[in-house]
Amino acid sequence: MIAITRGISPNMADCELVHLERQPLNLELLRAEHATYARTLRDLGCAVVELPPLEEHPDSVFVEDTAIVFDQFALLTRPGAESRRGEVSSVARILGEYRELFWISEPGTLDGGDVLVAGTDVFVGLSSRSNAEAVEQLRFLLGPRGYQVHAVEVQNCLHLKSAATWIGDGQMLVNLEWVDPSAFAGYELVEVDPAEPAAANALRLRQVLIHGASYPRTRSRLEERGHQVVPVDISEIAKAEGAVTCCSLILR
Ligand code: CIR
Repeated sequence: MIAITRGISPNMADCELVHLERQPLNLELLRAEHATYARTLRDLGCAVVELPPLEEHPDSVFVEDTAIVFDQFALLTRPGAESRRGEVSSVARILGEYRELFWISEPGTLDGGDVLVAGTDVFVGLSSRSNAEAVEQLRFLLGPRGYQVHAVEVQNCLHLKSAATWIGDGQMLVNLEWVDPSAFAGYELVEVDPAEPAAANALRLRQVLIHGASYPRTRSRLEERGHQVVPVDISEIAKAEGAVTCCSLILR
């Protein structure tokens, strides 16, 4: 497995924010959290390819939003926030070494954080960043390749994967305040603890779940169901509305 990551922009304090109040960001702490995250990926068997920071793009550490990687090809996005569109081309250059590339085009907008892949099911959040035109483009591309594309409304959160992630074994980790359960018919839903609304974002690598260390109650729920959870501290990254899936692109 290869994990593509990107170093922290020195201008990350100017990141986009939709649902959070701006707080001062500590660059040293951000770098330390990011380094621990990369070490966790390595410990779980990934070769980490870290792209250099893009100074002029405060949110560029969140590489997940620029592409969706499938086994045979990758799809470059057209991020919903104008400030983030310039992040895509350098990710395309590296992904092009490993995959055939496709692109979302205007008027489609799509953030990778809105694309939740569970086997051949591809759930796409209709959010402030991702629109119905992008869903149509995804259907056109993915339908003939054996995937089922499902549009999902999300509310009160940035991306679909803020509200739900696939944790394996036919299960979704969900915050039902932010997404309707009917979106995931046929899946077993594991709800976050109500005191931890941001805890629905987990990154499944092999049989293990990487999960924010600030969510011990939800972690217990996962462990009770037999999941092995590796907590990582992303509390500074979370101030920029980031979570564990956002900081890497995994090539399996
Ligand atoms: C943004 O608003 O675009 C960034 N501040 C946070 C992006 C987080 N990405 C993700 O959840 N996939």
